[in-house]
Amino acid sequence: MRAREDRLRSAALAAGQEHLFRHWTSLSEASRARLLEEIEGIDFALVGHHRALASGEVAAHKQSAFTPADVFPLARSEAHHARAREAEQRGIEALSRGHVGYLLVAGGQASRLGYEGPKGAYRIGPVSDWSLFEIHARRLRAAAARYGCPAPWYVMTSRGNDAQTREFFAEHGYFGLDARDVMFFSQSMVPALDFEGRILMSAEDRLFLAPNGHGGSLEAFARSGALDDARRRGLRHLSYFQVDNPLAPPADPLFLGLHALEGASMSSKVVEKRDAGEKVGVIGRVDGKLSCIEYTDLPSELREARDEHGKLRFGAGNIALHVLDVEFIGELNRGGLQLPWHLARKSMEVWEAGALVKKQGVKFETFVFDALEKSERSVTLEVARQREFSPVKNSAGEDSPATTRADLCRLHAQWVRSVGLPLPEADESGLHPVEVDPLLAEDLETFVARGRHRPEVRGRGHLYR
Ligand code: UD2
Repeated sequence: MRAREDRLRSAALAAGQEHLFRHWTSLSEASRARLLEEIEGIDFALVGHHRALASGEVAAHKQSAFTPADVFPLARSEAHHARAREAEQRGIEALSRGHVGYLLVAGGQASRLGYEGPKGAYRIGPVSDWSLFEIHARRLRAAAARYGCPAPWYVMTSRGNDAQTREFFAEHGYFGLDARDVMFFSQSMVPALDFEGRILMSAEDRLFLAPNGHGGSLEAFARSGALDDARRRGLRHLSYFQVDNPLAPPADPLFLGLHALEGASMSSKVVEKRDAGEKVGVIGRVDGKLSCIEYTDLPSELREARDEHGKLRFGAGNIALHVLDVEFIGELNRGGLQLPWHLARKSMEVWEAGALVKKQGVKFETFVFDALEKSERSVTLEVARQREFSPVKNSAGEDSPATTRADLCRLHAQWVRSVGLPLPEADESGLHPVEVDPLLAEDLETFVARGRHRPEVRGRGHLYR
């Protein structure tokens, strides 16, 4: 223990982090052992890099060179329709040959929602009361049934929610999926720093560690063995989605097909931004490559800029639905994954002078969309917001459970109306409480084609399943 202590003390001293040992003499043996273990896990070179990181440096070049992206639009010409038909066939082929796997990022905390526990366990179904995880799982079961092959699901967690997430899946019988097709892997954690660059603590013997951003999924996918598993299964493409969006359609033949026909390594879906202030990143072009600038880094002149038709010039809002080639992830990890680090200044509860106190500090994250710049070819597909994007981000107001439930009811009420069926009585806000199980149908065409339309009555709502 003594030699290890000396070695780690010298490393901390050399990195300007000697304060980590400040309370050493008052610590119990168990706490000393725990603290040494925590310090052993620190990548001091990376922390040094973070200390030196000047905020804004990364964004500066991008901002000046940013031009709008070419988008495969929702309003399609004849040529687009022809391409879309060809792409759909190609996508169906990839899906039915078992070339597609699914990557869900669910490592972030649900703290903005004011909810304790993994965000995916949050119950969002307006009539069914299903959790976010369950709705995603039902979509994957639907894909497996439709294309006649398994839907391997890689679920990224983080240190704070890994055990709870695994338990939640086990308790719910993997929502009817084969447990052998659900693989969990955990992203890495990085120390948060104070404004002087010192590593923060969360207890006398614990560092303040935060998940390294969803960009961490690309590194953790390779490190955890998930990449090898995907190769063993013969997967070529991964459909990437976020836990907070229950409308995300994981198995979209058009998107997969356009990506494959283009020979792309990473592709993205976008929606037209609701307004200049919407909190989504924007996909554009930098130095000939596709790229994404996060809303916090988009200067107001770009944010507000309009084209000759009065539309936002940078209106291609990133909804965090991507296709990534399995071998692209392999290549990105050759020689160590290099994605730029982004800083977030946040208020956090840290351990200082023997007590927990609120303090401003800096967290460091990488973003998955920064990998777009490393993709030689890429497709940007515009989709309809009401069908594919309604994230749960805040406890109230925009992008909250209330707006997501309302979006689900509105969409499904349209389907029910279009087959001429009666809707349940509207609630106080004018919404008809209707929900369609993704296992029954994920789009209007399938819903109509099913022809079996007897809802299960649940309270005041109707659930079609
Ligand atoms: C993200 C995008 C934004 C837009 C929006 C669409 C960033 C920085 N911004 O906004 O441009 O596309 O989504 O909904 O991504 N996650 C992890 N590990 C982490 C951090 C996040 O798994 O370390 C997951 C998290 O569980 C969630 C997703 O990534 O599913 C998005 O994270 P967020 O809610 O922090 O991102 P947000 O809302 O700022």
